[in-house]
Amino acid sequence: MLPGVYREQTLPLQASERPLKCVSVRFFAGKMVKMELIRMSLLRLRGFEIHKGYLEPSQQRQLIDALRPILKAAPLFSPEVPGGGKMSVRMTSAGQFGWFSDASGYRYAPEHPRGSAWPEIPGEILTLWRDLTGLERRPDCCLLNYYGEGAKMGLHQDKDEADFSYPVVSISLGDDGLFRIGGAQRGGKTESIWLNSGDVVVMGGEARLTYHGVDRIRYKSSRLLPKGGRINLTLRVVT
Ligand SMILES: O=C(O)CCC(=O)C(=O)O
Repeated sequence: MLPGVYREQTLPLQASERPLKCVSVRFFAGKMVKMELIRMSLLRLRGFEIHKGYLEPSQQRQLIDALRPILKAAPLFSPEVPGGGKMSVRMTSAGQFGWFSDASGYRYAPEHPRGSAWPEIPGEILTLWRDLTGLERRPDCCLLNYYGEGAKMGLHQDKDEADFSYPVVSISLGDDGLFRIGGAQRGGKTESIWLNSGDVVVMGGEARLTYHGVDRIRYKSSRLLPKGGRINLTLRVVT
């Protein structure tokens, strides 16, 4: 298929029952995106819309440039988890609210732990949200997760927001991440897909409360970030 051609593909939902076949479809889709044989393709997996290769390399670089001032004004921190210990993913946010966690629980906070307001969400990120969701309502949080070597994120639901009728849009930049998708309840079969730099996932509708997480990254698989690692942005309507 020629570069620039938009191709929609629906994957069988019960891929875990036929692991080899489906893993290979996704593996080759990922490879073809990397080789730029398919620039974009839309996969549907358990209700998640996975836009492979949505952002071109130049757009990915622009986004990284737009994130630099955010990281300067609101540096990454390692949230504490309620049971004790710290998350391996470091994070910060832009927008009216930022996601935060400490011994008293998970929540959105109006300020960075240093006490300053979160920086604004860059215009190019708001444009992506509008293009992907068609919504006029803007997200009030752009959570930025940074996965360094060995970082991961356990299976969880995004449920600290007030209204689950709004989707969560997730943008992957930098190293590949192995994204795992479960069901509406904890436990049961899961399916995984490698997310590459420039991929965008829309988690909405029936799948809004689907469990998901990141098992591992392929450290230094991408050259987008000079020191390696993976950035994931999630755009959320909070209130
Ligand atoms: O890093 C990812 O791809 C997913 C991030 C995520 O699940 C979250 O921020 O809630």
